[in-house]
Amino acid sequence: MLKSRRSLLSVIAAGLIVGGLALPALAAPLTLGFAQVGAESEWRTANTQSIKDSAKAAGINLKFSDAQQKQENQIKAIRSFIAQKVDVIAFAPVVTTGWDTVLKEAKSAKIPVILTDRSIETKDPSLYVTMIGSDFTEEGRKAGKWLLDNYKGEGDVNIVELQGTVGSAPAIERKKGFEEVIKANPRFKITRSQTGDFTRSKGKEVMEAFLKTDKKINVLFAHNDDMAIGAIQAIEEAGMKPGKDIIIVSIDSVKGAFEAMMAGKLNVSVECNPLLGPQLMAIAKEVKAGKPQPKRINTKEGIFPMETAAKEFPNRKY
Ligand code: GZL
Repeated sequence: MLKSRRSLLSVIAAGLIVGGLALPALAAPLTLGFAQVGAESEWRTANTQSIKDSAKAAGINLKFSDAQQKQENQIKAIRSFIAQKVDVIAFAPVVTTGWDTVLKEAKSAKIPVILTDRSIETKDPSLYVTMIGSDFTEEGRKAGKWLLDNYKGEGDVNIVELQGTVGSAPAIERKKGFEEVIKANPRFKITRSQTGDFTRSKGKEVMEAFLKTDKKINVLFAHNDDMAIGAIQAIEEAGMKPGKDIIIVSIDSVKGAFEAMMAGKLNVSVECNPLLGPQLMAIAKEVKAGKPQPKRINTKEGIFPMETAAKEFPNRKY
């Protein structure tokens, strides 16, 4: 029985080939090389998970690298993806400059590049197809507007600022947006500003230094929740009440921020959506198929003050 079935199939296949209707070869899955920044924050962990889960769901063969927040490691990873002849390269540039050389190598190898999360400065925008991510300047504006609208104290408002990674798009643009808004009210002044590199440990260390030297701190503006959470520990160890003695404004809206808000220790977190995986996979397939893309694809985001945290927390996906 089996023998006759197999011979029947081979006759059909032969007929199709002779008839010029060769059986279509099953298309090989798209291979995507992704060079991630690192694992510095809750936001990054959620972003990585979204990319890995979405690649699996999309049937995309993912080659993933973690650069431990070092640009040279991301450049090495991109070169390795070029050598492996992946179909598409995507990465979240840890800083905005220094990418032209390696992206020219990808262009010469005819491998399209997609930026996610963070943008770059380049003289040649043809070096990447599109950038999928948040409007960080708008996130900084939302943080500044919440502060002007909700700060209850009288007199001068001394603000200390924990900046993100030096030279990164979120650090540059969140600062710019925040300052653009608070300059409308001269009472609000940034008295100290230093990088905490988006990590809890560095955020705590820098806040300890601020507390030692600054006699009067009214507000902390942290470029991400992880640094805010580190700073909350420093404020409590200094015998003060975070969220009351010092008003804290942060960005990302990760689970840790909701927990701090529900404990009354963080006043507001501006959302920055890390769940870029599904969009990235869909766009990688379109790019491979040669479908044109807009240069910039912005993600939609909100803002969560402390009062809304308990109600919103069960809906959070990261
Ligand atoms: C923002 C992202 C930032 C987050 C940080 O899109 O690049 O990097 O705000 C993360 O938590 O470390």
